[in-house]
Amino acid sequence: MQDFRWDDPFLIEDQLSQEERMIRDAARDYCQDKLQPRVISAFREERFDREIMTEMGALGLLGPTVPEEYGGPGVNHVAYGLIAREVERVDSGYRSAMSVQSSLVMHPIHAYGSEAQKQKWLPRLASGELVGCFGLTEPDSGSDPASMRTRAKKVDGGYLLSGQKMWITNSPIADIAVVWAKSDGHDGKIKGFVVERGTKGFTTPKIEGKLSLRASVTGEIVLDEAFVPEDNLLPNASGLAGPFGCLNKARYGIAWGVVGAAEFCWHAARQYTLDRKQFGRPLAANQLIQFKLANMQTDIALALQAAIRVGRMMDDGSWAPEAVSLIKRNNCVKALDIARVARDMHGGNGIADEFQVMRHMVNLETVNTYEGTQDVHALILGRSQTGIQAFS
Ligand code: TGC
Ligand code: FAD
Repeated sequence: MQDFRWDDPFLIEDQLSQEERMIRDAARDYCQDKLQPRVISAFREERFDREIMTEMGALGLLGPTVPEEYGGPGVNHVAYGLIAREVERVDSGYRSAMSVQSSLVMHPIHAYGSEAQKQKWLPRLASGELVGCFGLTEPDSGSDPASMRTRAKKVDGGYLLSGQKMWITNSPIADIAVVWAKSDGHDGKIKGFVVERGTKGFTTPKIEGKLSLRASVTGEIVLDEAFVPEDNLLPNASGLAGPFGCLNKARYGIAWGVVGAAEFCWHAARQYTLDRKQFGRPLAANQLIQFKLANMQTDIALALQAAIRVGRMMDDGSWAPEAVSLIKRNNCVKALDIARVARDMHGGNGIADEFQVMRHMVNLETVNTYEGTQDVHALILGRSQTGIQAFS
C-alpha cells in the first residue's frame, strides 16, 4: 500500500513511459512559460498570436503522430494526448489551433494524400511555417454533414469548388484549407481538396464577437467557383469516412485536452477555498465544498484513466470510433460541469478574468459542441448498443 496521491489517484504518472513523461514535461514547460503569460490579454482582445504555431512547431507539438520522414515527431497517441492536456490546461483555444493543424490538416494529408502532397505540405505544417484549417461544417449543415451543399464540379485539369463553410478554426490565417465537397461528377461522393491561399474565389472572413474561444481565430470559408487543380484532390478519401477519419483523431485529442482545463479549474477551486475564509474558517472546511472537490477529483481521475486507455488502444490498433465518442462526450460534459462549479466556488472573484476559471468555462461550452455535440455522441453510442439509428 502507498500514500494516496490526491492529485493523481490512479498513479497515471506510473503508467507513462520515460519518453512520454519527457514529452509531457517539455509541453508543460512551454505552455506555462510562453502561453500562460499571454492568454488573458489574448482572450480579452480576441487575438490569436500567429507565432504560437511556429513556436509549437519548433518543439514538435504539431502533428505529433505524423512520422519523422514527413517532418513530424512520430510519437504515439498517448504522447499526443499528453500534449493536448498541457496546452488546454492554459486555454482550449490554443489546443484548438494545435488540434486542427495536427488531426484535421496533417492527418488527412498523411492518410489520404499522394506521396507528392505529403512531401509538399507536411514538413512545412509540422514546423508551423504553414497554418491549415479544416472545412466541413456549413451554415445549414452542422451535426449532419451528409447534407452539405458545397460542390466540386469537374473541369479541365481540376475542379471548381462552390459553397460556404462556417465556424472554421484558423481559417482567417490559414495558408491551406482541407475542404470537403460533394463531387458533381460520376459518383456524387464527398471528396477532400487542399485549397491554397491566393486561389481566386477563395476567401476566409473572420467571425467576430465570440463569447467563447476568444484566443482562437475562427472564420468562414467562401468558395466562389474556386479552381483547385487535380493535384490538390486527396486521392485516397471518398465519402464521409474521409472527414470522419480525421474527427476520430481530433475527438481523441479533445478528450485529453479538456482534462487539462478541468484540472486547472479543480486545482484553482481547491486553493481558493483553502485560502478564502468566511464564517471564521477556510471555505474548504465546509462539507459542501469538500463534496464538490471530491466530485471534481473523481470525475477527473476517471476521465484521465479512460483517455489513457483509449490512447493505448489506438496505439495497439484495438480501438473503435465509438470508444472515442464515449470519452469525447464524457470528458467534455464533466469538464464543463467542473468549470461551472469552480466558477461558483470562487464567488464574485470567479467572474474576473484574472482568476481564469470563467474563461475555461465559456471555452468548454464550445468544446462540448464542436467535433460532435454531446447529443450526437450519445446517439452514436445508442446506435452501437441498439442497432437503431436515431439521428433522423
Ligand atoms: P454514417 O451513416 O454513420 O456514416 C457515413 C460513413 O462514414 C463512416 N463513418 C466513419 N468512419 C470513420 N470514423 C468514424 N467515426 C465514422 N463514422 C461514420 C461510415 O462507416 C460510413 O461509411 P460508408 O463507407 O459506409 O459510407 O453517417 P451519418 O450521416 O448517419 O452521420 C451520423 C453522425 C451524426 C454520427 C455524424 O454525421 C456526426 O458525427 N456528426 C457530427 C459532425 C461533426 O462532428 N462535425 C465536426 C466538424 S469539425 C470540427 O468541429 C472541428 S473543431 C476543431 C477545433 O477547433 O478543435
Ligand atoms: P446543430 O447541428 O444545428 O445542433 C444544434 C443542437 O441540436 C445541438 O444541441 C445538437 O446536439 C442538437 N441536435 C442536432 N441533431 C440532433 C438530433 N438528431 N437529435 C437530437 N439533437 C440533435 N467545424 C468545422 O468543420 N471545422 C472547424 O474547424 C470548426 N471549428 C469550430 C470552432 C468553433 C468556435 C465552433 C463554435 C464550431 C466549430 N466547428 C467547426 C463547427 C462545429 O463542429 C459545429 O458547430 C457542430 O458540429 C454542431 O453543429 P451546429 O452548430 O450546426 O449545431
